[in-house]
Amino acid sequence: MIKIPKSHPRYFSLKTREKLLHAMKKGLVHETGLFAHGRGEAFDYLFGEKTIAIANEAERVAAAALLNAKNPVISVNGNVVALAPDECINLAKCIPAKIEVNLFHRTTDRVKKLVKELEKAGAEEIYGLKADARIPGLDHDRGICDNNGIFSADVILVPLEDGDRCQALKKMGKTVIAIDLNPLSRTAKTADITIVDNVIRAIPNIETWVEKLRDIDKKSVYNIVKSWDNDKMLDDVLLFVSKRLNSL
Ligand code: PTJ
Repeated sequence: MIKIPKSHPRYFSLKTREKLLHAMKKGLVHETGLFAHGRGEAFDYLFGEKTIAIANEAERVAAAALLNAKNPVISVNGNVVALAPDECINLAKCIPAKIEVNLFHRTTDRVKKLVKELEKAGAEEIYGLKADARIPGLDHDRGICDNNGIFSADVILVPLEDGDRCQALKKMGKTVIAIDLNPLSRTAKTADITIVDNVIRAIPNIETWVEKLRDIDKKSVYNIVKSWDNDKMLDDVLLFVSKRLNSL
């Protein structure tokens, strides 16, 4: 690895790339995870690499939905474990929620490595290895899941998703919260609550909101979720991007 000087204007971005590359070499991230990250980076540029107010609001609504849930699960893949392992564990502990490793390019070896990585970072129980259930209507391996994890969850947080599974989970009657920097993706359009933000910023901010909403009465928390209009939020994000581009 090359040494990146802290004074470099793209220090954080370059360090993040190095982190992913290192995780790929360890067999945690799939090769195509690097392409996915590049796409995310391009979208993040449009937002000034910051959490915009609309995303902050979506993170508040996501926190409310997770607090409201009976059996919430955070679904993680290679990229998410490489980019935000501690953040996922802390969020899961504070809700509390389960964590399940669910992969598009699934191999048992990679699931085991990711489970081990999260355990090393302090997670107590990680789902995903039992693989004793299947999401109906999904022919690829992302349909493989745990009966006590994703399969029986009522609310699922899916950072870095592909649209197919999001649709299939919704067909099962689950509430889906997606984190996706691309506001035009099928995932973004299908989820109940879409957070158009980088997982690196979004996950800890959801935790901050969980702590803020924890002591509010149940009805008010429920109403935060009930009054959310995801389509309007996506329109607002596109408007934000076009205004920002016009102003540059
Ligand atoms: O680990 P696996 O096997 O499950 O593989 C996962 C990948 C990422 C390879 C797989 O899910 C995939 O190909 O994803 P896509 O279809 O490329 O979708 C990734 C989406 O996430 C794109 O819309 C990106 O803009 C977005 N994205 C990428 N990085 C980030 C992100 N969104 C939020 N935060 C990011 N850091």
